[in-house]
Amino acid sequence: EERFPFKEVEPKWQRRWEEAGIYKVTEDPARPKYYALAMFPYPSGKIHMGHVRNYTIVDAIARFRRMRGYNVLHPMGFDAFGMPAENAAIQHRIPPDRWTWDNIAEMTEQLKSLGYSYDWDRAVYSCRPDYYRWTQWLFLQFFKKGLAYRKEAPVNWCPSCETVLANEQVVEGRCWRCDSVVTKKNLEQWFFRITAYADELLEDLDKLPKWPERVRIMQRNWIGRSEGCEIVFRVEGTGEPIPVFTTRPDTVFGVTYMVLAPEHPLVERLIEGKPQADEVRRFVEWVRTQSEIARTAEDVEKVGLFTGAYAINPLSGDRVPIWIANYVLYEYGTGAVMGVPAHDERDFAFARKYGLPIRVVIQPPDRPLDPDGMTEAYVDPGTMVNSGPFSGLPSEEGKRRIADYLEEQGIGARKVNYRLRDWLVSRQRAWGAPIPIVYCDRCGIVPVPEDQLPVLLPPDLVFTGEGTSPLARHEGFVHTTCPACGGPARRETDTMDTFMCSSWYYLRYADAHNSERAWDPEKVRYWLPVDQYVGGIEHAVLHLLYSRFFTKALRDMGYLDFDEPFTALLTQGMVIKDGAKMSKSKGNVVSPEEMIDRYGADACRVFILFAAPPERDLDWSDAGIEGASRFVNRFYRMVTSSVPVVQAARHLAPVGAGEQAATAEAPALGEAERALRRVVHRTLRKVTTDLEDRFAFNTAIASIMELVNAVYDYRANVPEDRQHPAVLAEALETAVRMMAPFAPHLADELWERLGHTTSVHLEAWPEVDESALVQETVEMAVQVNGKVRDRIQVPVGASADEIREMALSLEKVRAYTDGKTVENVVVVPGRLVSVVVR
Ligand code: ANZ
Ligand code: ZN
Repeated sequence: EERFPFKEVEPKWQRRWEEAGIYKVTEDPARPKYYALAMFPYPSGKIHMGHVRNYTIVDAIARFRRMRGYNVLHPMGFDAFGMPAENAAIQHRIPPDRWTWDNIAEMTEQLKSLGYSYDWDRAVYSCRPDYYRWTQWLFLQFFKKGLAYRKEAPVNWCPSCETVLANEQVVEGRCWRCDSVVTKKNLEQWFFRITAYADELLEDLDKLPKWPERVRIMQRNWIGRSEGCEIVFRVEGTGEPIPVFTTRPDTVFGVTYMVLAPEHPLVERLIEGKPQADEVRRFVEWVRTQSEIARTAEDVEKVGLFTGAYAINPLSGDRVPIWIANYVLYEYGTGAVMGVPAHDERDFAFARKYGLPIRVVIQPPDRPLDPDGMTEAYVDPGTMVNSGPFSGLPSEEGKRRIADYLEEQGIGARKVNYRLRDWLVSRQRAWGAPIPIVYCDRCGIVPVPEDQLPVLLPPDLVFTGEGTSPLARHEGFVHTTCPACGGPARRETDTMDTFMCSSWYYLRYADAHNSERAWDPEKVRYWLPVDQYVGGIEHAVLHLLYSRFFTKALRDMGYLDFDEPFTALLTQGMVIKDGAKMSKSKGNVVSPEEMIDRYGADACRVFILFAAPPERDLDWSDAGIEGASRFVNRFYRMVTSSVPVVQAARHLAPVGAGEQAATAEAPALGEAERALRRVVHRTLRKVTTDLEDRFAFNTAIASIMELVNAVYDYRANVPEDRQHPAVLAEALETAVRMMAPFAPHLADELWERLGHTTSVHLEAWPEVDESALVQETVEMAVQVNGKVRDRIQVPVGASADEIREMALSLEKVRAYTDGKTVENVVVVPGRLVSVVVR
């Protein structure tokens, strides 16, 4: 049996597409635009199946939209700064740029072998000076607006990578890259003020109905808006204020102790001269080494110590002990908490452990609570008790009344808190975009003037893996002159978080070669926002939140005129093998290269799209890829074997107008032809809606498979000299065009065999011929006891039983049969139904 010769055919078409430049695009106001985007990869070495799935999905979308008449922007690039390049430099003595560019070359080669329809002219490489120059320029714009600032802060520190990590890069207390235990360290750092946009980032999630609900929830939780009050307690004796943040001001009369975060600056003053001072200090040191996650996880033991000091409750006047504990975070709220064990889970556990009193101030509606018998905190609303003048109020109302009272008395105020922190962008690494700042003894912090950008990475960095970053040790880089006063100055030696590079790359694709500015606003206005973004769920928070923040900030600076960068988002599932995520350690990795070599790119693409809906995990199986490969071969033979018959159609109708020709001749078509046309157009309608609204590639391909069966049936059942060339041509050409988004090489090869001289990828998507879908009917008379009472439309080919049922259920017939016995029904096909009643 003839097989699809993918080894020759696939590279042939890749070459032709490239030579003809068929995927290059420019702005065209006359056509609707469509921006299809996959998250650009880190150039780690080779592409893996996760990449293949991601890019195959986007390519199918892009190709479909192109055929639907859209001007499609479908770009690719590389997120090329980052630590692995530096680690390679340290371990193998390869300069990071060499390592990176070698990987980019290899991955580009692989991407091309998969036949993706990228406009490669627009490729962006974030490590190239013509790109990072603009990343630096953006830093300066944020700096000018007060959205970039420097402060000392305790930061997550990976002792092994010797770098600061963002919160997001700490996974269960460990470094996301090297898995070392993360510690804390104080450093002067650059921050981006993402918190200034917390409310808008939260509210605008509602403007993103085409994002997965799951991602919106994750962002909502990450921003973590919470409404409550700040209440000021005071230290007994000194009167020093300790503001606390609480979401439950209605429980303030139930406070039986206070807790400060161990890092709280007040701690040192509270313990001074007290017997427990040393023990407290040791405890503080121990807690400091723990990550936030390790401290707040539910199942982590709550540990604390009494400071020896007391505070006064400003509402009840109660005197309560001040503790420090691991479960209170310094970076959240005010770093201090009022302990209400009766109504808060964590406080309850803590109080039980340390024998602190439990005081009930909210009564549930059904049963009175007994503090001694409680086995867990009562956290729901109820009626306030033991709460002075507020007793008897429903707790929700009590919250408002207490907030009012705090504000009247000046002992507190309503307050909104966010979990979201400002974004730490400084990295002590050398393979990143240098932060364009100079420090001068006379002038202080001086931004590098825009016309002096880019601040280039020196080519001769030395990577040893020890001590500070190679940039900080490069004398030629560090020493410079102050742009303001011309005196000696030092450069900032930190580079930017690579999430900075990826927060704006989707803008650069719109105008990738601009050397005058980051982008031409007209071009960005034409292409943006991205219509469909596709990537992994691992980016649900970081990358997507930062990009949204960039867009909003740049809009406020007047550089953009839209609010959200990505209109629709699809998060594709993982590729798994034998039920587990592919990983080297499990030894279940399937290499794309090997699969392309064995089955061809098109078979791989078809398998990936067919095996599961895009959001679900995809189980890679040998049987599955074999099946996809068989289908590709069967499709290939379907067309090649029919070419001689179809050639005759060229005399009947103009090339490429198969369906019009067939429609024109429709009255003359036989039943077999009409049936085939019905399948063709039913399939077309199904595939079109599957791709248009739902990205249901799997069901789309399944219906193309049925069409292929129908074509084979037609060819087998109708003698070759009676096969209708135009109808067959229509079926084949429609099938080939529908396959184009999935198996682009196969489609173009077959399109050419069918006699076309231009690429199928420049063809229009076929239109459904509604008339082909209509089931043909015949009219039949219905008699009751010899008299015609009604007429019915019966589908051609309906069975005698079906016709009988239809006739008997007619209202006009029932009028004569109700209450009587139907003795006989005779069906004369194509003419009449005769009912006999008694
Ligand atoms: C008293 C109280 C009583 C609380 C009660 C809850 C229930 P969210 O919703 O996450 O904002 N809290 C405040 N600052 C904290 C910190 N730095 N570290 C750990 N916990 C902190 O949670 C707000 C609640 O978390 C606050 O309300 C406070 O405990 C605690 F029946 O105050 B609550
Ligand atoms: Zn100066």
